Amino acid sequence: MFLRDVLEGLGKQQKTLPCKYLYDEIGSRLFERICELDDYYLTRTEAAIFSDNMVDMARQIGPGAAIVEPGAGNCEKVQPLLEQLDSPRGYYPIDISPEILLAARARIIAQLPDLEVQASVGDFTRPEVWRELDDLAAGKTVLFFPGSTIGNFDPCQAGELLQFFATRLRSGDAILIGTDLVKDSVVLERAYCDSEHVTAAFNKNILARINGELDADFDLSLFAHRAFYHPLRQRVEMHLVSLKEHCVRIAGRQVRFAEGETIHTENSHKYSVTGFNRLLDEAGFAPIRHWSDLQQRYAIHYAQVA
Ligand code: AVI
Repeated sequence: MFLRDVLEGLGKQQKTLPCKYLYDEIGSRLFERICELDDYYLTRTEAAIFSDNMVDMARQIGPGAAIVEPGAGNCEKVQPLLEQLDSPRGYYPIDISPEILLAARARIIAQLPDLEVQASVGDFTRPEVWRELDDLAAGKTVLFFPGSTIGNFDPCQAGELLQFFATRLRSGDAILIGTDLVKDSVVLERAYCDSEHVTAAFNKNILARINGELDADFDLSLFAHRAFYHPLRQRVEMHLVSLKEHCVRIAGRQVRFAEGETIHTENSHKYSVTGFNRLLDEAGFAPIRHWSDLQQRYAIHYAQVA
């Protein structure tokens, strides 16, 4: 629950807010703008890797596969893959937002009328959402998980999520998953502290959301966006820094901020190819291959359930 999570996070020594709350309607729109920024190389690099290697990827997946996409959103990234695959058995997007998912389903059906498309509304980390997909049994299933979404889980939770995915699949099924690679901290920090300040607005919007939904009085001008690369933890951390000592009221309670104190709002973990292969392996997926860009900024991994 939003209020409980907010009070719990802001009651910790290092104040935190769960990053899933960054994505209300305004946050989701700001994130779409981030994806188009010159500084945010992830989205366009991933798109280029897909388009340069789509034939190869479809060949690797083989004929008659069912594609399941957890957290599918508007289902835009999967379409070129569905078009390239040899006789795909069906497409099964899962997303928490029914409006976006059902609109996307209608679009895909219009463009690929011979494909079976069955949308499931719900949180893809919950086993009950996957029950509807149990009768996919006959033939190969491939999970499509692009966007470096896995990077927003800490490595331990990421391993658990991959393991959860692996237990939903059968031997020979596979995952096609995008990860941002470890790289120069200047490039990374520019991506999360962009010159157009869209990421700053995205980060601060979580406070506006708390004000709007939880009867709080955050003054957004008293917080600054900060994002930095932590080389030991191999992650970009996003924080909101309190610019002076002050108190905020949230649903009748007072939360005190010291000058310079931060709220940690997001981690975005970066992996080496070897590091991510290890995570896949420990979760029950045998890494088969990966595709990357020339600058080695981003990788799309293909791994099979052993
Ligand atoms: C959604 N996710 C993969 C983004 C990332 O790069 O970690 C979220 C984001 N946060 C700030 N900019 C983008």
